[in-house]
Amino acid sequence: MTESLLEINIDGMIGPTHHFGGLGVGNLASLSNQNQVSNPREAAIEGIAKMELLAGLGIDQFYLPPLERPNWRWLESVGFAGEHGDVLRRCLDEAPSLLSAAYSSAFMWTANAATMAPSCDTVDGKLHIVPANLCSNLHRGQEATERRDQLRTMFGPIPNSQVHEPLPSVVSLRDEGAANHMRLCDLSGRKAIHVFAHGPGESRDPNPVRRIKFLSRQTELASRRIASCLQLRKEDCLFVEQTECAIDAGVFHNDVIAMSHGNLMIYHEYAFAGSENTVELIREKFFVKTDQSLIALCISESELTLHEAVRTYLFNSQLVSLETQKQRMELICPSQCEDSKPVQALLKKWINDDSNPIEGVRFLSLDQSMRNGGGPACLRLRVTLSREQIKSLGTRFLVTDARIADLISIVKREYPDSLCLGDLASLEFAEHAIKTAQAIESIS
Ligand code: SUG
Repeated sequence: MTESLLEINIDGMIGPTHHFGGLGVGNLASLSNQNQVSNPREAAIEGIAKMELLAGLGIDQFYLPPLERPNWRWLESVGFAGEHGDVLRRCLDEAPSLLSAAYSSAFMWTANAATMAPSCDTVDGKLHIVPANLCSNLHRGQEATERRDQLRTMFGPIPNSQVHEPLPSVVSLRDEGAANHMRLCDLSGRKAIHVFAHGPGESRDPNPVRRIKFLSRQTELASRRIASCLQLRKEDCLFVEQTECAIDAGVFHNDVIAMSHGNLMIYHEYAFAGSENTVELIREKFFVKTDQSLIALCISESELTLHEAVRTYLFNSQLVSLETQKQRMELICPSQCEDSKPVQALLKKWINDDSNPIEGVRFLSLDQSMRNGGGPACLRLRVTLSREQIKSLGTRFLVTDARIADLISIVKREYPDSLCLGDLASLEFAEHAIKTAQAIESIS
């Protein structure tokens, strides 16, 4: 019998410079919290608690250490060179958004780190990972090569794996990684189709005339090139368009309006252009590939408005299989879902309905991340691996009790409990933040 595959979680450790820069394109929470005082310590403790919960549920939970911020090299590349104290002061004065970007902790949302395809899905039998270029956002493009290096270190020990270069950072190839990708698979995890979601219009016309409120963050061209780098078979892929009304309502990634795990997909009626026809194509492809039926639950606007979906981040909940029986699932929801009547009604309906695998719901407070538009699913990158491949990863990035204790101790000792834009001009804070990131990097 062939071994089943498992989904590991890689969460991004929240950095000591977490703040509200207001920089997320089309991200209503980020835009509306701009310049509020953040609490990096609380943010990191919430992120660690999430990893601890998932590890406790029997998920193979890994983490990536924070990237070093401020990013001096990036500041230099945008014309702020010289003595560091002077650089910070000038940058705050002349271009505060660049200062905020140089200090960004947005690497914490690892769902945007990369798109991956497990060995069993690819033509050459290799595990492929393509880091995202994230070039839609001022503050996130810098993550692409840093992330590539981190992922190469992490996945290097897996034989027959390849971490590619990100796609070129140009507007026509803008890409946001797994947040716009769903791998739907049968119960063994081995037979899968890949659904890539992209912004409206650009397949037909590279210069679409659309009176946009917000720029979409993924192009069809980018998604198609990623599928090709991943060595996926054309017949296993589907490229679906996001709706303009959803993007304009604050759905800046597909994972704000649809979620999936294994053979289950839950989506809002405004998630995909051509709604039911598009989902019919997904169902058909899934059936042809797996000989099983996809469980696809459509949530109508009358059950949950787009506005409430974006406010509560229900679709950014994390669907996880329970340790012993993969077909039984739990949903990890942001606590904002708890006080929403329409969301509560949906959760109750799903749990009571035996035709879907959801058996339980948990609520998690991720307030600091949520205020920047990042829910439970944003904070993790899923990678499907065999037991053997998981073993090859070793323990360097594994979340264990000892590591959690080390992380909490550094966070409590070194992370500030309040941070605002003006604080970022302090050289003392900058140097301390870099030392703190290095201390986390060197936890062994
Ligand atoms: O890219 N927020 C992130 C949130 C990413 C959420 N990820 C997923 N949906 N998978 C973003 O917009 C805000 C940072 C700031 O404003 O300081 C930010 O980058």
